[in-house]
Amino acid sequence: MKDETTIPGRDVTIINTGCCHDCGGRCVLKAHVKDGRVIRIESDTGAEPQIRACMRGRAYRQRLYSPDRLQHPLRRVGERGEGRFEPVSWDEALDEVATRMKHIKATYGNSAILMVASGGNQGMLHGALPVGAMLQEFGGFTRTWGIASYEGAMYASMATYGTIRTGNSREDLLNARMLILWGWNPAVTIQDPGTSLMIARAREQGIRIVVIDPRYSDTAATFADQWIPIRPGTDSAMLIAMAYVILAENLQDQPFIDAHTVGLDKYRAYLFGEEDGVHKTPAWAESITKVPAQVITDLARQYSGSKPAALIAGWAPARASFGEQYSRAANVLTAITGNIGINGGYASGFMRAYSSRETSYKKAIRNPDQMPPKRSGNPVEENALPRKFSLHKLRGGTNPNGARIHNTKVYDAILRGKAGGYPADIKMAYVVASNCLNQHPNTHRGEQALKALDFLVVNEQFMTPTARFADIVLPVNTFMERSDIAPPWLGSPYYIYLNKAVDSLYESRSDLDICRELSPRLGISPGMFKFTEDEILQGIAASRPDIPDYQAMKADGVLKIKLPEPIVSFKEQITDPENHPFPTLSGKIEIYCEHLAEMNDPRVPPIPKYMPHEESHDSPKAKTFPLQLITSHDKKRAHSTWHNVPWCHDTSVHAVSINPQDAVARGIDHSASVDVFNDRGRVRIPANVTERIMPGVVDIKQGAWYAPDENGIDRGGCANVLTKDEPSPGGAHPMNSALVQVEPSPEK
Ligand SMILES: Nc1nc2c(c(=O)[nH]1)N[C@H]1C(S)=C(S)[C@@H](COP(=O)(O)OP(=O)(O)OC[C@H]3O[C@@H](n4cnc5c(=O)[nH]c(N)nc54)[C@H](O)[C@@H]3O)O[C@H]1N2
Ligand SMILES: Nc1nc2c(c(=O)[nH]1)N[C@H]1C(S)=C(S)[C@@H](COP(=O)(O)OP(=O)(O)OC[C@H]3O[C@@H](n4cnc5c(=O)[nH]c(N)nc54)[C@H](O)[C@@H]3O)O[C@H]1N2
Ligand code: SF4
Ligand SMILES: [Mo]
Repeated sequence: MKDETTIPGRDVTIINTGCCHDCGGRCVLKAHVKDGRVIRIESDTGAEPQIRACMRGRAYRQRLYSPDRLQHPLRRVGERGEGRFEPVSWDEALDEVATRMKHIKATYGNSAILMVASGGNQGMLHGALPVGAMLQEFGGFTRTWGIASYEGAMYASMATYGTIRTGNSREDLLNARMLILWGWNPAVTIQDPGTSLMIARAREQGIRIVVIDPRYSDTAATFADQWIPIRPGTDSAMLIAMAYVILAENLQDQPFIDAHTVGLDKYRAYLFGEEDGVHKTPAWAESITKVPAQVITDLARQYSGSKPAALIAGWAPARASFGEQYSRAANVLTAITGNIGINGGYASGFMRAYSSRETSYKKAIRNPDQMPPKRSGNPVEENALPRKFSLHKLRGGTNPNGARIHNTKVYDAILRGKAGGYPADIKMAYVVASNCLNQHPNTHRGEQALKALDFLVVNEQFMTPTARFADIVLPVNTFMERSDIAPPWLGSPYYIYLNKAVDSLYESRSDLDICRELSPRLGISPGMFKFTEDEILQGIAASRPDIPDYQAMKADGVLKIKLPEPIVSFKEQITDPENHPFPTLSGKIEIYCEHLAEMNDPRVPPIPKYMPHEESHDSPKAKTFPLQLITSHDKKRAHSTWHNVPWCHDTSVHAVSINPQDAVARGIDHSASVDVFNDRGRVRIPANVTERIMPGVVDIKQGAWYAPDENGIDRGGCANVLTKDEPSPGGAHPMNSALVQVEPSPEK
């Protein structure tokens, strides 16, 4: 096979494979295999654009061959969460899972079975997919909605443009005269391989780059001409004030607004105080954001005067209470400056550029009853009510039907069930490709909930904080030990084919093979499990019109799709609006969103607004917990994955970043042990005293493994011990909206 290149005389075979955890990338890996072991990992050495791996992908041998890999199925012997297990045979483990599942189904019905699935593996086959297919065949299950990554950005994209395909190709950044990177740190978060390279080239070309972030991020440090620190959760106020300046000084692109948008008059009324008597001036925004009024005014003038300019609004400021408002305000600002549908501009929004899945924009439908029902095929959801006027009735969003539980409320739902207003009384959870205890907000509530379950199965590669709570842990292989196809993370035009490099280690199996073995025990028809892995992958490839030759992609390990020109989202809507309306109700960009107006809920206003919440910097709670916690993504991990890989783990100390002003006021020295706490929990980790974070804000990088001591103090530094489990009204997760206090710990 062409995918196996043998190096003569060295008995080494190079397998074309890839890396596909949930990390902002999806990269080419070449595994050098000798005697059935991976002895070296290279990345893309082929044609441009190369899809090169980061440190984590290159360190994968330490994850693959980690002494901590789960080797055998395990059954709990101690108390829930105590972490004591005994190894059992696959037959024993699977028999027990099947028996317990059948009992729960017979006693409580299928809705008592919750699937907690996440993106631990980003291949199109392995991970959550087979488990979902199996549970569906078993009569259905309760599932969750609300994506931690981008639910706020997606909501705003749907409201403004009626679609989530809003990005331009990365190479189009070079056509811009100015880049505004708002709460966006691709130097760390990748955001498709090659993005940092393109920003570096933009800098070389002299394109002005502004970064807006409470932290002097690696992106700010590496690329920015100007760094603007901003108080977390207040970005919408700054964006709104920029719109104020632009309209007050008549700097808007009026022909664009007239031709392509609706509702500026309503926004104007809010900006100029007709609605609430408050003029949304830069001085108004300064008091909220801590950004000097002159800086806001200057940026507004520069942005409107530097057309084409790309304002890229990252997802993190929207991973917050009322985070949707920030995304909406950014989208609207790109519209009133006419930076949409043109080379060098950028329709700020969800950011997907290329996708073979949505080749055409579909028109919005006013009446949900006219929509073809979104068939999930899950019997538990058969009679679930759609949400009237929900944005998700437009196409492209996740579907929060009445049978689903928002991801942040899973623990509350387990603990309170139907009596608490949830659609089901949950008795068991099947967790796959997720480290939910660590990654969902409010870890202590998570512990209570996992303890309350009758039965918990976890398919995992490692004994994660979540797996420790399982009754049965099933050991899963890694992407080096099976084959898969992976689409790009965001929207670059390529696919990775991950050829299996080595046999499964120990007794580990793929999620697919686990379900294949479990299905007959559950007495269900084989469904997809009657096909081999390769047959299923061929089927997946056949469903994608842009994969012309499965065998060639498999042999090469990658399919790079050549496009005639860079993608510019909404180019046709702008050049030929008659024939290409936006897929919104009005057919235009909605500064004022009709769907939102129909919801008639002040918490989801039809125009973007700044709204404080119960953990805002000026809320009553801030008197007790005066620091704002943000929880950014770490270079050395993808969430909690790679946490236990020494080559990555040892590259930096996990700590809470705090400004010297706040540290001195609390008697905290650099590297000293501190307690970060609030009414939800307490974390004890070292302090990183640094001017790279603004005063009043602290950062604990999300993903470190929860490790409570006997007093319940987390020594691992899991950010979610401190975060709240209340979603924003538009579905955004609230992980960047937590108030905390920091004090020296009693330990030295
Ligand atoms: N190395 C690495 N890369 C990853 C991941 C990872 O875990 N590790 N995870 C991947 C996944 S699944 C996702 S969804 C993405 C997430 O990508 P993002 O959501 O963009 O990543 P974050 O690090 O949370 O935030 C980006 C920047 O926003 C800043 N920020 C936080 N709050 C605010 C705010 O209120 N206002 C402003 N202006 N800025 C703010 C942070 O300081 C940070 O520098 O990353 C992907 N890439
Ligand atoms: N405080 C805070 N919390 C956050 C965030 C934040 O910014 N702040 N970000 C959120 C975001 S954007 C995301 S996407 C989530 C991510 O949350 P998760 O998806 O839960 O996080 P991961 O660490 O990626 O965990 C995935 C698990 O899948 C396992 N895994 C990998 N491959 C496979 C496989 O093939 N099969 C099986 N069965 N398991 C596999 C890994 O070992 C890992 O334990 O976290 C969210 N949590
Ligand atoms: S972790 Fe992500 S960015 Fe790094 S090599 Fe793997 S796929 Fe690429
Ligand atoms: Mo994410």
